[in-house]
Amino acid sequence: MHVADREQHDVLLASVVALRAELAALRLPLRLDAGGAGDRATSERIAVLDQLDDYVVPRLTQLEAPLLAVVGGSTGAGKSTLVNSLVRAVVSTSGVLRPTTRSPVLAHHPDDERWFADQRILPSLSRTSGSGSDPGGLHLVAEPAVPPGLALLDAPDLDSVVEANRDLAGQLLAAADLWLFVTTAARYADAVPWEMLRSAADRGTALAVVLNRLPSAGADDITHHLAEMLARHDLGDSPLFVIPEMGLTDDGLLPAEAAEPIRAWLADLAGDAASRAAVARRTVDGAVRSLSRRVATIAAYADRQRVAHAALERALDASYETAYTRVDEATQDGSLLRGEVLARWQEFVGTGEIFRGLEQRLGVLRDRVTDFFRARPAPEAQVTVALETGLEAVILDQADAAADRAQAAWAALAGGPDLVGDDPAALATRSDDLLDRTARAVRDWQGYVLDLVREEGQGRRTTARFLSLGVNGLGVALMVVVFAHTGGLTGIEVGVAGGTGVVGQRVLEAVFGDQAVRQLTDKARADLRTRVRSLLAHERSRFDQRLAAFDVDPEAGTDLRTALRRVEAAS
Ligand SMILES: Nc1nc2c(ncn2[C@@H]2O[C@H](COP(=O)(O)OP(=O)(O)O)[C@@H](O)[C@H]2O)c(=O)[nH]1
Ligand SMILES: [Mg+2]
Repeated sequence: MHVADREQHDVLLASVVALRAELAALRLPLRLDAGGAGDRATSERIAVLDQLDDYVVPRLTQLEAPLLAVVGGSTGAGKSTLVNSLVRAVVSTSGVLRPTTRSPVLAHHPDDERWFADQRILPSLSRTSGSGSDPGGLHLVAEPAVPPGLALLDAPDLDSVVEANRDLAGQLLAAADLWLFVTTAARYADAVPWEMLRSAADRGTALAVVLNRLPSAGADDITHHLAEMLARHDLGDSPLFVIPEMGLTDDGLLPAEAAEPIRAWLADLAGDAASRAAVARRTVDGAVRSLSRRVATIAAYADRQRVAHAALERALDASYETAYTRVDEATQDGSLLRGEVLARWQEFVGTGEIFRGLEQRLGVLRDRVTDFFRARPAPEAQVTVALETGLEAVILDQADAAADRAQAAWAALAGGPDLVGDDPAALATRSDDLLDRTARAVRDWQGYVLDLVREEGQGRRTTARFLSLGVNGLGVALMVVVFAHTGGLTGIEVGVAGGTGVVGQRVLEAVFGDQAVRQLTDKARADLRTRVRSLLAHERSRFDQRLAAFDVDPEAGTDLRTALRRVEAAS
């Protein structure tokens, strides 16, 4: 090879290796349309990887390695018999019982053993030799009758009833420098082999066709028809060998002279390095050319993965953001101050006396507080409990609603059903520990509010007003004020809730001053928001984990196309 050729060759090899790495790293976890484009892209990714590993990379790495001629075709066409006949020894089992070729046989010249004994090509198949044979392995046989520089591989039936055999046949053919396609008068029009031949033509694989067991009756018509079919499939240049129907030797081989034209043709192709390189180069170039379309299909599907993943994430965001917003609204629009809370609060502060002079109010309050402390559980404690229950209920409801929305959205989105899994009902409700965690969070928040009041009261403890209500009473007032705020409005114009809040507001302002009350309210609300956020974040983490398990690299499609362009530029 010339220096410039060598350099170009190295660039091509490096770019193919880089493309292979992108493909290997690619994850296509979301099933976007089972049975359709998704399955095609997924299997194409594996097929391309196999072809790069089994053929393109090893061939580019060692252009001088012997040619691998893979003998493929339909069941009972005489593939194994042909391989044995070319080698002049029974190296591969032939017969009418199926499946015969379990562990494919690779026959090579003894001098060429080193090329096949290691995992250079077909690295996924373990090697066996001698009498051992490992299903799923590759059985190596050294035979002096095999032309040096060429190996013959007897592939399983392309139309095998065993799926693993069909897959293996496809994989072996993708690893071939050269196909020897064996068919018969009865089978040559079968659909399956022609699909394989079409993909061989697409990939520019060098090909020879063997029409085996041709009966003398109608021989010309059949040969003519087959030649026509080959031409129609852009395979008109491929040599066509015809073997008439004849008896086999006692060993089950074709008579030597019947196999001779094929043997001679193979020996000629493999005979000198330049001819070998020309065959290999043609097949490599074809394989590299075929990457464009195949990798583009895979990259397009990777793009769709990204889009689908983003849609799943957006649906999840929206579900929980709505929950957060609704909890937030409920803590501001006064709706928490109805029912039990309102009753307890009114019990605490009295009713219908809001517009009395504050000093007088406070006097009344002090008396009531004192009474309550003496007689029964502190009234502010009852308000606290009522608030706690109300707030918990809102959070739990919204957590249920968010889970239900997220589950339903996922079930309806592309790729979503796998994320939902087989217990949609469990996913569609709040998690088991939410009740405990919410109760704790609400109590912690109430503790925080009391701390706020306590801190604010430092230095004011001596004031009669502070003392009259105490930290607990003022804390409850602050909680009520937090829940009563409606768009910054406080007062009778916002109705019962506002009216309820107004008492608290007045009380707090009388003790701390209005500026301090604003700050306390803001702090208390901010803290509550943080706690609600964190509760809901923990709630959605179940969904996040599922989403993470189906994570896709958003750059994958672009990276694949970039790697592909480098290969195209180098070839
Ligand atoms: N008479 C005759 N029998 C053949 C010929 N080629 C294959 N057979 C028989 O056909 C059967 C299937 O052949 P085999 O080589 O196992 O086919 P494979 O499935 O393509 O490997 C075996 O029983 C062979 O002995 C041939 O050219 N002439
Ligand atoms: Mg066979």
